[in-house]
Amino acid sequence: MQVFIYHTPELTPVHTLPDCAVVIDVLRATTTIATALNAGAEAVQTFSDLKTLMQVSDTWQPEKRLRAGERGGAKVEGCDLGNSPLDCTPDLMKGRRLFISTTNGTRALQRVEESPIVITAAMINRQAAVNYLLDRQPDTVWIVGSGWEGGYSLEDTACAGAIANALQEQSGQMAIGNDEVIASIALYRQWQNDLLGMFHSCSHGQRLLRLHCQEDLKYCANIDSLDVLPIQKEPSIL
Ligand code: 3SL
Repeated sequence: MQVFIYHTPELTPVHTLPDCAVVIDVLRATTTIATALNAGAEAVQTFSDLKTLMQVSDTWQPEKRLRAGERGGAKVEGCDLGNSPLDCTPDLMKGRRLFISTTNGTRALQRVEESPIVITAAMINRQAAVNYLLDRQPDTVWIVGSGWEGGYSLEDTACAGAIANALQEQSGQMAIGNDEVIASIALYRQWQNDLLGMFHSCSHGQRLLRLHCQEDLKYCANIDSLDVLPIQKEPSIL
């Protein structure tokens, strides 16, 4: 298994695809997706733009759907939810489809959605992603961070490093595809005992703190707390 890490969708190669793409948006889209599925959502359908989300979800029975929209960290008017994983309770999610559009995470997913296998990962389901990769042994794996509006995000790269670090330690056979893998592992090792501290230091964590999302940060830092793996069933649907 050869692993490549790309910090943002924009840095991801365009004329080729891997056997398996792992999309990461720790704060908070892929944490929310994992939480919604773990809470019993029938599926999560992702959109890069809100207009399409509204059009597609309009064709769904209102009692069987939830619309989640986030821009700049805040809930989009007209949606049922923003992008807080803490809103994804079993009561709300059970049997419903979550239609979601976020600033960066759903865009990153779209970038690699044609890959034969697409999974999403965050700190909370890191080990579930690692177990899947160790079991399936895809030849090439791209771990793609969502970043923030084209820029690098510390927490996504650290999560990519957390996955690569575990693959290296638990398989011994991971081939390093690019220098980003070495850098991401070093970054994860620097912060592994203080993920919450990292979220408090990084720019998007600070943005979320200004929006009073302290509890979200704590939840997102809870590494390996969920044994759930979102796997794309068809483009944009997990
Ligand atoms: O950028 C994204 O996709 C979101 O996850 C950002 S936020 O954490 O909901 O603010």
